[in-house]
Amino acid sequence: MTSLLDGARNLVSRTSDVGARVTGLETASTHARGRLDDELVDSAQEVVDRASGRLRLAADHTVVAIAGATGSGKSSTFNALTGLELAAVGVRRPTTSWATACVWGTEGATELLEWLGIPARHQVTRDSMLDTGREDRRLDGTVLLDLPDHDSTEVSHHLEVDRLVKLADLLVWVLDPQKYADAAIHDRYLKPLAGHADVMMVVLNHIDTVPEDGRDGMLADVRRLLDEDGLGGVPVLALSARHGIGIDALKDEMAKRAGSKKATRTRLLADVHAAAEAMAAVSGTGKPATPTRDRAAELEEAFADAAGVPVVVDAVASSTRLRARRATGWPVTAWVARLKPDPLKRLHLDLGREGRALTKAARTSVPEPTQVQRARVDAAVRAVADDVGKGLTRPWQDAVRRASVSHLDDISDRLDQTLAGTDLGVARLPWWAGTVRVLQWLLILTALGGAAWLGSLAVLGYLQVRQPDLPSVVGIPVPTLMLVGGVALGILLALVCRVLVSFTARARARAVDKRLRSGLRSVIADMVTKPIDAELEAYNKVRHGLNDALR
Ligand SMILES: Nc1nc2c(ncn2[C@@H]2O[C@H](COP(=O)(O)OP(=O)(O)OP(=O)(O)O)[C@@H](O)[C@H]2O)c(=O)[nH]1
Ligand SMILES: [Mg+2]
Repeated sequence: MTSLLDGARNLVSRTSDVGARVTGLETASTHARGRLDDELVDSAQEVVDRASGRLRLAADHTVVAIAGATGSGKSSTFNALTGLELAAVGVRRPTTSWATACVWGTEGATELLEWLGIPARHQVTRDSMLDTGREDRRLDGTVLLDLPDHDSTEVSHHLEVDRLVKLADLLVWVLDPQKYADAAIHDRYLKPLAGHADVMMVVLNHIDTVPEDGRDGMLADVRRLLDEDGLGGVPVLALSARHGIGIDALKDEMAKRAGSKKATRTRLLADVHAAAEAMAAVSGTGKPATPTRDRAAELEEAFADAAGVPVVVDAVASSTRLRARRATGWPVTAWVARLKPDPLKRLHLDLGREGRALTKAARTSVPEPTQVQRARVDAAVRAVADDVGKGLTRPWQDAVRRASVSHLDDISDRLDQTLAGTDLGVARLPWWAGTVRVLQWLLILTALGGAAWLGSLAVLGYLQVRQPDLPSVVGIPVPTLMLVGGVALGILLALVCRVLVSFTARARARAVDKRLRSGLRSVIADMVTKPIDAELEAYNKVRHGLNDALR
């Protein structure tokens, strides 16, 4: 129970900083997936997986790997450190093909060795083999690995070395006087590990074969090469594994780095840092911008044009004019207006409430966007995306651009649904139309009454019947006044209404334009703004994740 609690506490204290950084890197790589280079994201994810795996294991052991070129003396160094003849030392061949592990102190190492992928037959425990007491405790808690050579012709050797170099907490690079300057080790291993100086040591083995007065010069040369690799902080020790020279100093140096049990953490931090920095270099830290007002306006204009908003607005104006004229025109000539087709009906718009309900899913007959209109939308969308991505690095600019046009294929349907779903409000006649219509018919009846009166007077005159005195107003007989006045007032009223009608038509067109555009804005939000925002959110997550990883 106590050890369980201790383990948990241990994990918490280790995860409090390493864990937060690993989580940061994980967040970054999750949101960078598909947006930044796959290889980069893969290697970051690999670091996350490796670090999480290592953090889950007990922190009591430090894995130290001995790596180097073929014949440099890795196995000899391993044997000298363990004080045992465990690893086969080859005069020429056979060489080490599989890693061998020696564990100082077994508790909790089983899982670790399993995680390292070292089979039981290649493991040995220092305690069980040496019953003579443990006078030298400097390497307690060490899991020492003898690796195959990295410059072998055997591919399996490279793979094993590459795998374990990534998993080890500490690395001891064994160089020899002949090959210490070989590009193979510097370019392939040392330079890429430039951020890992804290978890590396370099030994110059076979030092017994170098004349004494040449040793310092050679060590200085190794030092210079390491500085060029970016590994200024790495200690360089002279060693002769065969004659035991420098083994004690090496143990001291290892104990110094492994003893505090911080090596695991340091190694993981270095890995996370390197991966996060590589990603940050590509991802950048620029701020996304908001598109300018002009860009947004042009985008709306392009969408409106593609949706046929001007066509519909014109149709609403003429339809309102037509319908109101039919209702308020002079009844004698208004029937002419009835013969004209209603432009809205032709577009299958404003079919009334039920008609709309029936055809909601079906298309209107507003023409589909032309090639030119589509191209204009495309250009406007790209301009907005370019505006937004101006301050970002290339991969994010590309991601924003891709997202911005990703939904444009179904633009035509969405625009049409917006048209069909917008209430154009032309079914209602202006409130005064009814009154005018009644008035018009009263005037017609008055005129007809006057005409009938005059007609009857004519008949009486023809029949030589004495006619009664006609009432008159300001000297004009009433029937004449009725006929002429009825016709004249009717025409005048129709003319006044014409002016009112075109005013109403213009007002309605404006209202419809406004309503359609607000519908379009939600289409733009769905098809352009939201996809772009999703990319920007991913960008921010990556940025914050990397900040956490690099803090
Ligand atoms: N003179 C001298 N010979 C050494 C020293 N260290 C190792 N050797 C010899 O160098 C040869 C190769 O040593 P190993 O320890 O097998 O080298 P290795 O790096 O394990 O070789 P591989 O497993 O083949 O990669 C052996 O004959 C060793 O005896 C040393 O410090 N001085
Ligand atoms: Mg060997």
